[in-house]
Amino acid sequence: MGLLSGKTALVSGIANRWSIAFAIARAFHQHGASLVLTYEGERTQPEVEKQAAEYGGIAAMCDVGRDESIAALRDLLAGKGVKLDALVHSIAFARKEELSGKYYATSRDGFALALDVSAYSLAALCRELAPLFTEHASVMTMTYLGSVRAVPSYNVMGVAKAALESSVRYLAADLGESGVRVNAISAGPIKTASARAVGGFMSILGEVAAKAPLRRNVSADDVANAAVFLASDLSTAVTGHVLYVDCGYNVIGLS
Ligand code: 0WD
Repeated sequence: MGLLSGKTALVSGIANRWSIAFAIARAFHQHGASLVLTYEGERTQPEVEKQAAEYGGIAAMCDVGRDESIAALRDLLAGKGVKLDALVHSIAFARKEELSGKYYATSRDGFALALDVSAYSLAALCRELAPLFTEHASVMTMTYLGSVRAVPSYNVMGVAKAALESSVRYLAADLGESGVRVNAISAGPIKTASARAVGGFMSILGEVAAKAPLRRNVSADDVANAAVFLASDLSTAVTGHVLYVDCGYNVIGLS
């Protein structure tokens, strides 16, 4: 019996097999969950459909930047009678030119786009999918230390992650009375397509491996294991929390 036997989880944010969401979906499947995997559009559709078929799950389109796409996902799942025990939001976007140089060079529309896709989308998903949540459902999102520290090049994405972490607290307060919990995982750097868009990303990996208390980088599987915990009944009293899965890097001052 897996920790997630009998549960159904929606996992968003699979772009390819290096995505954190890919590892989360695999771990959820290994722990017995039924899966709904969402893709942003045609570019990511084949990979997600392949993974869903492998797990006997459902693949569905959802561009979180468009309200009608989120509503269509809700209607599709409601039509199939799907109830959700877990929702994984593993989505972020900022224009590449906003992810290097000075933060103050961020354009007004680049700021709005990054905050919309990376932070507002969690609230929109919760609002539209709440009618499908079971009692004690678990919502989780992915964040990064750049929300609370100024990390070179992370720039507007750090500001978006600060908004996302604040949203986690407000959503935990909103949804708590119906038994639903909402948390974030603050992952250490992992070499994915999104991460490589951040200027100087490889040097961030080197810094963490040299200075983190555990003297290594995290893997997507490390993050996926924490996601299993948050989706499982082992975390039923944990909500509004940011769980660091970063080999302890966030506690270091000087090294
Ligand atoms: O070091 C890292 N990789 C870390 C990532 C450290 C800490 C946190 N994170 C976060 C990211 O900020 C993001 O929130 O984890 C989450 C997942 O990121 P990832 O797995 O590192 O990156 P990736 O494999 O690129 O997946 C993110 C996906 C997008 O990928 P692409 O590369 O195609 O932009 O988010 C999806 C898309 O598939 N996405 C959307 N999905 C639906 N609607 C949208 C959208 N509008 N925009 C992007």
